[in-house]
Amino acid sequence: AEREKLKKTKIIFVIGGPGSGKGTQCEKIVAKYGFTHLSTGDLLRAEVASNSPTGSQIKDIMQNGYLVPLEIVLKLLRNAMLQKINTCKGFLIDGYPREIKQGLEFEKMIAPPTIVLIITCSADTMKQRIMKRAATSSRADDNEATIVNRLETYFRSTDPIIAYYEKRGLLRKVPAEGDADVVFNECCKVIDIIL
Ligand code: B4P
Repeated sequence: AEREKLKKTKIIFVIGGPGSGKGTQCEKIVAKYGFTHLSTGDLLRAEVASNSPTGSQIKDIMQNGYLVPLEIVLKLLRNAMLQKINTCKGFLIDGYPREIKQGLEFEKMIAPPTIVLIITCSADTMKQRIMKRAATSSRADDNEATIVNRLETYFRSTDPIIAYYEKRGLLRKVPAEGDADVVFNECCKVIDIIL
C-alpha cells in the first residue's frame, strides 16, 4: 500500500553542484508549493550528528567531499519518505541522485521521478558561494580543500545523469548565475507545468 502511495505522489529530484543553490531553491519551493523537502545532505549530516555506527562510518567520507555509499543514502531517504507519505503533497528530493545507479535503485525501490530539476552555474560561482557560507557555517565540508573535491566529484558523476534523464524527457534545466529570486522564478515555471 505504501508503495502505491509513493507511486502516486509527485517526486522532483533537485540536482546541481555544491553551492549551486539547491538547498536555497528548495526552501523557496516549499514555502510556495508546500512540498516536503528531503535533502540527502541534511539526512546524512543528521546521521553523523547522532553518533550512530552508520554516522561514524560516513563522517570522513563527507568531510572529504566524496560520495556516501548508495545503500546508506537510499535507506535514509526511503525511511524519511515513508514517514511523510500520509501528509505529503509531493516530494522535493534535494541532492539526489548523485550517480546514475542512485537514480536506478530509487526507481526500483520507490518510484520514478516526475521531473529532474537541475540547477546550473559555473564552478567559480559555486566556489564563491560556498566560501561565503563558510564564513558563518559550521559545516565540516565548507573549506577550500574539500570544495575542490566536491566540485570534482560533482562534475565527474553528473554528465551521465544529465544525459540519462534528458533522453527520457524528464530533465528541466534552470540557470543559476543570477540572484536567488531570479532563479526561483525559473524554477516556478518548470514546477507549475506539472501541478
Ligand atoms: P549537500 O548537503 O547536498 O551539499 P551542497 O551540494 O553543498 O548543497 P547545499 O544545498 O548545502 O548548498 P546550496 O547549493 O543551496 O551534500 C554534502 C555532502 O553530503 C556531499 O559532499 C556528500 O558527501 C554527501 N551526500 C549528499 N547527498 C549524497 C548522495 N545522494 N549520495 C552520496 N553522498 C551524498 O547553497 C550554497 C550557498 O550558496 C548558500 O550559502 C546560499 O546562501 C548561497 N546561494 C544559493 N543560491 C544563491 C544565489 N542564487 N545567489 C547567491 N548565493 C546563493
